[in-house]
Amino acid sequence: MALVSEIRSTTPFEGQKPGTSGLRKKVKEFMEKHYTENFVQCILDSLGDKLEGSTLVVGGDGRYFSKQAINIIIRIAAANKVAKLIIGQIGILSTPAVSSLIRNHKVLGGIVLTASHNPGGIHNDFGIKYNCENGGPAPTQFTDDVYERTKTIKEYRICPELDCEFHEVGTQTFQVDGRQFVVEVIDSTVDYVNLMKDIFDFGKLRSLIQGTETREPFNVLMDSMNGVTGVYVRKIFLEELHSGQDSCRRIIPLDNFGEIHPDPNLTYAKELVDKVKENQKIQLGAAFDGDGDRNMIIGQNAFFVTPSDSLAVIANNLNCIPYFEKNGVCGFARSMPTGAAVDRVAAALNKEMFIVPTGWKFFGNLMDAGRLSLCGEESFGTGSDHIREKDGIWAVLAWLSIVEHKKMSVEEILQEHWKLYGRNYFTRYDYEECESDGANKMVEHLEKLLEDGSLIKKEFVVDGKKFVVKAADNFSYTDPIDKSFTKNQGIRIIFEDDSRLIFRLSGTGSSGATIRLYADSYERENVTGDAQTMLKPIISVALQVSKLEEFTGRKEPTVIT
Ligand code: VG1
Ligand code: CO
Repeated sequence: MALVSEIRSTTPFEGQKPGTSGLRKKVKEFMEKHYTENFVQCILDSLGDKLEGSTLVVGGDGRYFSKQAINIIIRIAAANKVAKLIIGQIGILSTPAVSSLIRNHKVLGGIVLTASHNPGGIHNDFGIKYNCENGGPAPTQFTDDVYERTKTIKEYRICPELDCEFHEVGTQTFQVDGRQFVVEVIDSTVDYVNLMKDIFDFGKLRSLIQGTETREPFNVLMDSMNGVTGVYVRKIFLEELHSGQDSCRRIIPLDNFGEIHPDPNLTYAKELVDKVKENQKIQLGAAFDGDGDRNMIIGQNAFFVTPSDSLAVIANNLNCIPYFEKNGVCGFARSMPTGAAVDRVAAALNKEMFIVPTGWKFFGNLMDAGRLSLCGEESFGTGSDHIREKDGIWAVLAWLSIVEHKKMSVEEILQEHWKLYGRNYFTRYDYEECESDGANKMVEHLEKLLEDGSLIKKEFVVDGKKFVVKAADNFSYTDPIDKSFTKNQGIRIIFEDDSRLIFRLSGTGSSGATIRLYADSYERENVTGDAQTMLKPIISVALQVSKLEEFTGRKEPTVIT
């Protein structure tokens, strides 16, 4: 059937500004007439001349409103002269899978439908993010351009009669305005699983998990938190590594994540923590977020590995992973608030070390330029240059490769690491959904302290521990590759012993303001302490300096990691 597209009038919506990783709003907002259409049209307009005849990947974590959004994208893409869409079956693709598909199929980019770790369902969040040709989240210049367009949009193009199923794998061809428009629905897992098989030695991982004549089986527990990783965990752990039904939980993606917060940390993944504590046979537990780019690793008895330490340990053991043996290792990177443990590994191995603002988009250029192999964020993100997103399952396979190679437990690996390098104690306090007004006032107050210079040399004494401020700034970054400049990325207070405090406002929430407070403090010898106890004094300094309680009325954080 020959289909025709039409032009529809619309008016701008306020606040369609992409944050740290795409546009995230309540589902109800996305459901408003023209809301999603406007944003999608603006993304396509920002692609300019490259759009006509292009191919885009589309998929996401399957949260509520995904299917409606995909239908809108199909109709708008067809009307805007896109030649082909590659869509994950039932709309399902993890964020790392989208990244690998864009790269593998060498297409223009992809549209990812997710609000990541934010809760889903009709009363919660939805999100749309654009990823570029390299498979990574669009840089700020691009998302700023999209935002500018959303402020003035007057019309969008759509092919309203185009009905396209995406439940079954297969290719469908349509005639739209006299042109061919193709939708290829693909298996959500094949490309990604093949990529993992290229990177890791699945034979070795299988014998680790199943055991050998000389080695007991290694027991794992994967918790997909009802998010998208379930379909990948099923393929990789159940079908490839034969880890057994008991080794996986919550692996059916639900559009409301079973009403949990699909965020792999000690608070929201408490069920996993409890299960691992209950069953002392489990030697490694892992949880993932809604869209599969985050990971939390715990060892036996729920021994917690901070993401900052996880990054450092992987950096120090890349020889256990065939991909790096084959491709070699260039630099390492972390986001600024991430604990500095990996810096020490970089120094010891004589690798370049980069410190970038929060958000995975800042790693892409360095990887494309061949200067960065491995990077991570304290927010449970770890990944390498195999794709341009963080990758939860990759991180677990990396850990299993290390465990297999070193024949040590997760905890032993950490103890050994700290003995060698010392330990960066790290914690993050999140104050979720504060009143924006109070949060902004707190930031203004801190900025004033930076401006008048009164912090420098200032002394704080808490429980006999003395802190003297060495430096304080609002972090800014010039990309070493394209020289783009990004400012106001978090207020840093650095003390004379190099311990650090950081304050920043989240850019992924959908309502109110979330304040993040990060603390990092290094000990060369005293490495076996409890992080929360060790960091109590510096946190107390943070609360004094920022007057956080006074500005927000919050006595306690919502989440402590
Ligand atoms: C948070 C994390 C950041 C991460 C981002 C996207 O951003 O702090 O490190 O890159 O989420 O992760 P913010 O601005 O809320 O601090 V994901 O898994 O939510 O796409
Ligand atoms: Co995510």
